[in-house]
Amino acid sequence: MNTLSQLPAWRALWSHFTRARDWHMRSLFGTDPDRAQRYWIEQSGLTLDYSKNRITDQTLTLLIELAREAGVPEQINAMFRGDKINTTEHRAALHIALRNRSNTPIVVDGEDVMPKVNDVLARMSRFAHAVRSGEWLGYTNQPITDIVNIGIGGSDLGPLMVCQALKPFAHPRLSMHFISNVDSSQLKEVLRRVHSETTLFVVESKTFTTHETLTNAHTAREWFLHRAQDEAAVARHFVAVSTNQQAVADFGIDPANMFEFWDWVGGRFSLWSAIGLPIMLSLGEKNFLAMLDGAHSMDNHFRTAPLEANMPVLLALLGIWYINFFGAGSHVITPYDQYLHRFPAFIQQLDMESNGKQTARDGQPVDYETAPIIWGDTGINGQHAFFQLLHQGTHISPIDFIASLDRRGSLPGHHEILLANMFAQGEAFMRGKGAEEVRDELEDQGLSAEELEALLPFKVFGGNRPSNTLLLSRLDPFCLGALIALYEHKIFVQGTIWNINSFDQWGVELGKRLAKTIFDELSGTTGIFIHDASTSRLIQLYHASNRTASAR
Ligand code: G6Q
Repeated sequence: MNTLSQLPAWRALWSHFTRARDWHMRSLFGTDPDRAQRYWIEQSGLTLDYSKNRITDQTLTLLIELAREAGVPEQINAMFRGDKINTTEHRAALHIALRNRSNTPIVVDGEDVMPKVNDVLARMSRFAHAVRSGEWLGYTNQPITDIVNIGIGGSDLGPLMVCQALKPFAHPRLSMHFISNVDSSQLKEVLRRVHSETTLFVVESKTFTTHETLTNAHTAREWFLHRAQDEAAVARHFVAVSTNQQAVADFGIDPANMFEFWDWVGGRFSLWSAIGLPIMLSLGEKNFLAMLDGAHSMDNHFRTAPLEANMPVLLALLGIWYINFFGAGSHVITPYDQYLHRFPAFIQQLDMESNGKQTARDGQPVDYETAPIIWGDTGINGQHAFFQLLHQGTHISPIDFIASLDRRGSLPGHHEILLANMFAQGEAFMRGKGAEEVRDELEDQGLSAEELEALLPFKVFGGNRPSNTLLLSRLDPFCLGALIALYEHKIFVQGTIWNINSFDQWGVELGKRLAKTIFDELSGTTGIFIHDASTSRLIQLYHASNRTASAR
């Protein structure tokens, strides 16, 4: 197999880059005002303006050729066909089956997965309906008022992000709580606010072996039993979502209260599966299905659109252009919408866990950069914090601006301020502010010639900082579903070009085992084994502090 750096398009891009690195977007817009029309794509309720990038038609042609040579069309087909593209775990990556609203068969190991996908969806809907309607009663026959989701990583971030993003669609009686951290303060704070008679715990874990989740779930169960004083009541207040029926039963949750999913659903891609149960509980079946519809619409576009008019492919290629050629080590996600405040964290996991790898599919080390560091926060807050570095720092960090066009639901005047800021930032990042503009401005302010020359270099902005603008026609379940699927596919395309497996996560697995020995040492069930001098000293300090604290 050709390695990426030997592909003809890769080499052609390097030679193109020797010219492109000196272009300024201000001149590109000056000579080609139509680019705003051409570098613009609308799909599944989303509009992407990618004209504020350091590209020309030729750059795009070469990038598309790279995608072709790297086998992107074949890999897209392989994913939708259900091939085991997660080669290190010998699994398919079939989150697309979970939202396959057309219901066309998708076969894994000789079996069409759609009937079981539909069965679980129907069970989720029945259960969500019972809880939402008040038919499902707690042990003192009261309806549920609080849902506590216990899970971490992929079993937390997706449901949490969506429940926050779509709060205006939420059931008014149900308060949602998410516990992921094993630091007991998170659980303590929630348990202080909820009542055992009216709380439903949803324990979410693909493996049902994750230490943090099981510890939180056990503590919640003890808290509950202490109040209910009846083991039989657990069935009305604890449900599980997992692929591991035995472990769920061992924990003490009746498998009748378990919602299943499968090993071909990766944790970070699992919000479409039963892991989305808290989403369905909060938003209801109709909205959950609308979210699946939005994602399915993006899936169809991704599968069928030509590469040059394919939104996820274009976003992926722009990322490749900056990461591999300009050396951009990070990428900013900045929603101008408070409801999307957890979106950067969600995309951070999706991208960094999928493509934060250095071994190619053939087991050889890669000789090029892969996933960037993904970071960000709501844009309007970012403007008053980290945007300084984006404007004048030494790093190039491409930015995705995200907002909803629809101002319904916003208080008068607020939405315009929000979007005015977002558009203005995109413009400033692109144009910058040259010495002449600054000079005029300072002269108008009446600065002396000496003062002006001293201040001028600090107030110059180079601009030429790339950004994409993504507008949702409305922040609703359909558009959010499409937006998430867009990023999932963007990440998959980049992984394909980098020739890495985007669907395993050995670094996360390592973390799950590392703490085990030290946990036993800290809890005193074993002696201290040989560690490096620093780690041993830290363990001893912990013991010494706790001896002192308990002697007080
Ligand atoms: C996701 C990762 C990881 C995982 C958590 C929780 O793709 O594998 O974030 O979701 O480690 O794992 P469990 O769901 O098995 O508890």
